[in-house]
Amino acid sequence: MKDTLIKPARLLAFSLAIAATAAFAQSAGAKKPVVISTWHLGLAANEAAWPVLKSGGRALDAVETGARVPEADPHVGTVGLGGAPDAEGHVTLDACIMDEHGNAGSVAFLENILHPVSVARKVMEETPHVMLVGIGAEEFAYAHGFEKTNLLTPAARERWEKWLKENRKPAIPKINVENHDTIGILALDEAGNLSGACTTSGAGFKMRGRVGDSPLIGDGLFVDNDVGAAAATGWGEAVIRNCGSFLVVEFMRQGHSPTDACRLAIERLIAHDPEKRKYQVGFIALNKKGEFGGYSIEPGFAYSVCDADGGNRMIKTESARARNETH
Ligand code: SD4
Repeated sequence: MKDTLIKPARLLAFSLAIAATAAFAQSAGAKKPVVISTWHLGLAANEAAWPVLKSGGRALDAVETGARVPEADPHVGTVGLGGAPDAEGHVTLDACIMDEHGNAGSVAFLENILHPVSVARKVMEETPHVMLVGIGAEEFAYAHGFEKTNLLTPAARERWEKWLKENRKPAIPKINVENHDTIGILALDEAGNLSGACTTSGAGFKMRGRVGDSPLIGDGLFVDNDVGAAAATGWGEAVIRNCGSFLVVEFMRQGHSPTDACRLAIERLIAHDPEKRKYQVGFIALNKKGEFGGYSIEPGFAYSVCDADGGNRMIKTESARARNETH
């Protein structure tokens, strides 16, 4: 794997503990279970997901458990509670989930609900549909016991008010600044099954009603239990135009490694960009063998991975910009 390893000191003890437990539980070179998540916040998500996997639990439960961590963390600026509002000051959430059978559930433009990923799972498991949006999704959530929650924290309100004063229009987020926190999380469990989830408040100060790639099956997330799983982060419009996560999985189906599949999808995005604007997109991927990887347009993307061999750590990806493959 060409990606660079970063191991934050604060997680060292946890990593060693995992590695030690894993060495006991797994035979050498075993590649499952494994969980991989976007960005630095994936570390905390992985930490929550790992015990589910380690105890023989289902990848689906692991990814939901992991995704709920940043959703509930008010300090994470673009997921769930504390997420950036839209241009009119409303926090609107997008999330989806997909299991090993190809079942999928999704919510978009959802307000006032702390755990959209869990609502997405309910849509998947308790309706004949894949996607609910807006007030319909919110009412569905209340009907299934979710409580009304004010998601606009004072800090997020302050950021929005500052943005309003500067009189900005909805725009492509600054690279690796305002779009740092969408979480895509993929897991392979001991039984060899894959699942994934993705959850976000989307691009900060977006137009009201705007939905990004994150809740769209095949864009922000795709799982094919025969092949692998992929998730996206960054400027959703670019991902949507290219069916990004589906594309990554299709490249893995053709025999490419997860890292190469992500790179090929990023190269496709760049080649097909009608406006040649500058934005960040990163993909992560995990295949059926437990191999994983990531790649981004711009430098600065990283993902978090937790497995038996290496514990929980962050890995910095290569980028097209660094390889001079951008426009
Ligand atoms: C979106 N893809 O709404 C999301 C934003 C994101 O890291 O991923 N930020 O376009």
